[in-house]
Amino acid sequence: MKVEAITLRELRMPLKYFFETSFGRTESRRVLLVTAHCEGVEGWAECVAVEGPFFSYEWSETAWATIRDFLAPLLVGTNLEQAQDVAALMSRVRGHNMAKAALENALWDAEARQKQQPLWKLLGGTLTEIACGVSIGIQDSHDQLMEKIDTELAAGYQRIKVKVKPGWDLEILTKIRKRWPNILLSCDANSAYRLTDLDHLRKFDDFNLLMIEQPLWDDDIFQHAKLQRELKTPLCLDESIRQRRDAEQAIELGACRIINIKVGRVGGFTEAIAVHDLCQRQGIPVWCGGMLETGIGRAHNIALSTLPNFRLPGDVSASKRYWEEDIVEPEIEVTSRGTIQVRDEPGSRYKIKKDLIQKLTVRMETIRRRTASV
Ligand code: OSB
Ligand code: MG
Repeated sequence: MKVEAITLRELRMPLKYFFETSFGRTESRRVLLVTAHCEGVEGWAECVAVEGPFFSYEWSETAWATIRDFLAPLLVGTNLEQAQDVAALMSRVRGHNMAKAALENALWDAEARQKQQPLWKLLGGTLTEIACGVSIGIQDSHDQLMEKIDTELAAGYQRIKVKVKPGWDLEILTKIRKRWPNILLSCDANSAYRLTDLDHLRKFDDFNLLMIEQPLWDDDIFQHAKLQRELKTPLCLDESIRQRRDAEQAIELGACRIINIKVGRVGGFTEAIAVHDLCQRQGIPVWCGGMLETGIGRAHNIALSTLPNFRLPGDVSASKRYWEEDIVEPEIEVTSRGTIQVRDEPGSRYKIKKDLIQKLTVRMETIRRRTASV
């Protein structure tokens, strides 16, 4: 598989509803798409870096510049046996996992298209129906949140995750549990608490939560291990797990009992599979996280979620929760059982809506092999 060129595109796409976490509110996405051109086959992927360096240090501009100036030039002109081999070529660049993942995943996509195989099978997936949950952001009022939960439960989603932060936590969890005593419920703090909040965090044990996601520092494992020893509720790590080694450390230290895998955060499918396999061996369930993706990133999350240790509902939900019109066809839909079915017949892949993408594109650049200068 020869990598002839890489195209970068930035799209502006307003979200249907704002999405607010402890680190801020997003109303509109800057979507970064990567296309790998490989001998007549195009592979597509989405870079999940967001609009500012708040979830992680990576954001739209660092991803664009890192891909354009460093990562894509390492790849164009190379001849790869398989997409899996690409991580080694990019390892000279430290960090920038989301940028790397976009390139690697575009090549997995190209490889699947070239082999005319569903991507999920190429990844080693076995599940044909995946369980879906929703992540619901901080709202302007408690009533608004209750209404959103009501809507998502009616749609069939199997798990509700609410974003929490100091001042938007115990009171709303109390209200939710009062109205829905038995639903699968979890919360995600996106690093909004400190170990000095221990007495406060202990109160989360009253709500029979499936998990508390990333309560402490975004780069921490050690302090989470201390916290986990003090709580009954399982902790789940998101931000802290950037590679398989982090998962190994977290599991061995007892920093969490569940891991959220985001393929962008760990640098691509190869590392995501490595985290998955390690967790499976260690008896740690995983689930697939989301980053407000369009259908392109979403389709990749779905493919990853077919691996057997994705045993808990992921933040993988329908296109229509985010977009007036998604950039893939058919849009991603969720059954009334709160699942997404993956199909296996040839031609069952989502089609890319190139005309719509063209309309939404605000910048585009193609990186080709540099010709020797004179
Ligand atoms: O922490 O999981 C997170 C979105 C942006 C950044 C971080 C997170 C999220 C979500 C959204 O929770 C999940 C989704 O619906 O895509
Ligand atoms: Mg999270």
